Amino acid sequence: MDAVVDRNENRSNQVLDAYWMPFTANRQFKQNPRMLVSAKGMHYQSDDGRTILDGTAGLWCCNAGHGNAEITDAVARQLANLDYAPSFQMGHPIAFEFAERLKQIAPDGFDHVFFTGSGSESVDTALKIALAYHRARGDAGRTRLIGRERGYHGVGFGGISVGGLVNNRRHFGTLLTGVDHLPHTHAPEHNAFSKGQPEWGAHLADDLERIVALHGAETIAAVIVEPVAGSTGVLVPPKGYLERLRAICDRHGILLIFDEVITGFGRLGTPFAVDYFGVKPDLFTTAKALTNGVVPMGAVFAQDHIHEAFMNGPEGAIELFHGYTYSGHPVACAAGLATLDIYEKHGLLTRGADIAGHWESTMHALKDARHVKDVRNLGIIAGIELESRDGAVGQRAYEVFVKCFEAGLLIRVTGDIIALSPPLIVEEDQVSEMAGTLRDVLAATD
Ligand code: PXG
Repeated sequence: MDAVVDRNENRSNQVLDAYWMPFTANRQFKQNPRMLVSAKGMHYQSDDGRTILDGTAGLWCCNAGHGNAEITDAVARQLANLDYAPSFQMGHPIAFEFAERLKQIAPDGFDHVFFTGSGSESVDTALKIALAYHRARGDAGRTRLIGRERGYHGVGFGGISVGGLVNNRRHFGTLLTGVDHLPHTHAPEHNAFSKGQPEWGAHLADDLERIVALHGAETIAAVIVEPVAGSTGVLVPPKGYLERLRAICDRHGILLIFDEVITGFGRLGTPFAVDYFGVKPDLFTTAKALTNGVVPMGAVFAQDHIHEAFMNGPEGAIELFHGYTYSGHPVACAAGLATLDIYEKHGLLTRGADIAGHWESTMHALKDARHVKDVRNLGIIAGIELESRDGAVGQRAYEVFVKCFEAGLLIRVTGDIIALSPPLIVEEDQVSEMAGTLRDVLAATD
């Protein structure tokens, strides 16, 4: 057997060819790789020995920060005790325990949890539950799904079909048919530098009435939106917008799905966006911070009335022909339970509310930093939009991303928008450090 490879050794020894990296410019990256080799608390370590402040909670995942011993121990114990068990016509206790715990922190009425392996799987699951719900009630004509421009719902065929990011759609053919899209809510001409929810734009939800008038409500199964759109560059819903969507859905018997893959588990200073906005969808999707990102897992939360619609047939019949090999994976459940313990012990599901004021004022103070044309925020999320270079959208922000990494700060960029979403253990001086690094890097970037 080969000697154990020290993966932290000088990166120039490492062969990078085989790994086809996701959502990455592979050839560019491999010429000058940015490698993270360990993590603790608010920081990563890079392979060249630098400490990097985590401004993104990994990818919106690690809300309790990195390297929590309680999660590591729980995962190790679970691996030693029951490493894998099938979940089709079989059970294992920890999956039931985790679902019960999640029900306890979920908004009232969301009493049922379906486990998946990722956010994309959660989205496909929620869309399929919506379609099957109408069939179970004898309303099989409701097959149409409505998403929103600039929405991101992962990369399954369902998710990219209802999603609204052109690059995620244009390379993959016709996608699902029978899908329509609401207009996005990005309106910098009205809402630039809004603190929290913008005043202007609730009426954009009324476009759902146009879609209903065009296709007939009896053909529409569900509407899916991110309560706060993340990947597209942080679009905060205008005041009253989500309420209007809910009202129109109710009027026409259409299900409403919130995609809470990034807003779930404390990101807005409440356990879920459902709590923050006080608007109840019929289903909502989660992943990422469900297990603090430690083990891949997703979960779809369903209101009682959705679940009950499936429970009427013969008792021996499988009610929903859907599920994954890794649904309710015992190791993921162990990571999730330990994560919930930490969230509860440190009040992380609501800590964002305590620090949101400092977060907002520190982020908005970047208004006069070089190239900045908008700052938007909600909870512990900020979007900082830059002027684009002529004919080269995204180039400036990419350079800022690389320079921030070199200066010891991890940020995310999409187009020319910077997104910040640090772990919810972030301290005020670390928020200031993020803004300071960003300001300096912007000043030094053409
Ligand atoms: N829904 C939403 C709202 C998401 O943000 C997914 C679904 C898909 O989750 P999975 O686990 O299948 O990746 C996501 C994922 C970014 C970024 O840079 C965001 C995501 C993924 C990768 C990058 O903002 N969100």
